[in-house]
Amino acid sequence: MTAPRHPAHPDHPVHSDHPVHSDLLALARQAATRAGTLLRDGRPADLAVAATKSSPIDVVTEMDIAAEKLITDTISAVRPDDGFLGEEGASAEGTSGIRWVIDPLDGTVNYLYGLPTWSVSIAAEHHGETVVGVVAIPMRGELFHAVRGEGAHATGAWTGERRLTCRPSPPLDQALVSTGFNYVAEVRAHQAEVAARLIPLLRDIRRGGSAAVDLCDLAAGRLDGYYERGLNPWDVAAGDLIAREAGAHTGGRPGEPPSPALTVAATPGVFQPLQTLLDDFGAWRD
Ligand code: 2AM
Ligand code: CA
Repeated sequence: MTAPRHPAHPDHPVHSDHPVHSDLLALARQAATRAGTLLRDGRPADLAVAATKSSPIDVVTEMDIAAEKLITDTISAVRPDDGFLGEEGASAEGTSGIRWVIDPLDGTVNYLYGLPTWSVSIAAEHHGETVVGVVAIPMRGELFHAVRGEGAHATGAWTGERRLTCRPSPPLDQALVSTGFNYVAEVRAHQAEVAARLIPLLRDIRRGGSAAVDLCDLAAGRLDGYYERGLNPWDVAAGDLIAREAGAHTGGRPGEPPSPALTVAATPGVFQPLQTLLDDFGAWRD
């Protein structure tokens, strides 16, 4: 018999510093589902499509903030000693060794316009290492989740629960690669130059609008790769674990982990050539 990962024994009780990952996963799924329902059902019908998110002022909707509060309240009610890092300002050190990294609404512009590609992203870090990731995509009826070392799964309205594996790697010139562009026009212009150099070397590119959804689509075998500059920890924390647990490789500039400078994720055979091209083309700078 294999020893359980976190044995519960009277002499060695499960301490809050070593929480059972399945408990964290269940809590993350509950919080993401609640927030997703709030965002889906509470989206005002007259949400101004003209209110695009533009630098320097982000359009921070009340829904965004309400969703983050719902998530942190749901988690705190069960685990009051955990820390938080959230896009809408949640920030707490915590004392348990667990920190939740939260993007309550990833794909804000899609949400404003009524496009379906937006998500709720929640990751749990244990002493800085992501151990659980959940991404809910309410308008697709999909919930993606992963536990470190235990694989990635998706639950779909039509498909039921299935284990995820990324696609077999094609040659780079057959790779479908998603990316994103910055809210700042000058930054976007440079990103467009990088993309223009890349497009003839790939099958094609996609621009979905939610980093978390892109990483889940890579995990699900719907993309061969994804890259973007300018992401924050909450955009990628959950999706990065989901992609890696589905067999994808993730990183930043060569030899570096994903960072705001550059996030690259791809099937194993696509990753290195894509990362090298992106580094050569200056995808890591503005
Ligand atoms: P958001 O919708 O929560 O803002 C779009 O390309 C992806 O990048 C989205 O996941 C978006 O998250 C994220 N993103 C975060 N900060 C960004 C920025 N300054 N410019 C562009 N995209 C950003
Ligand atoms: Ca985001």
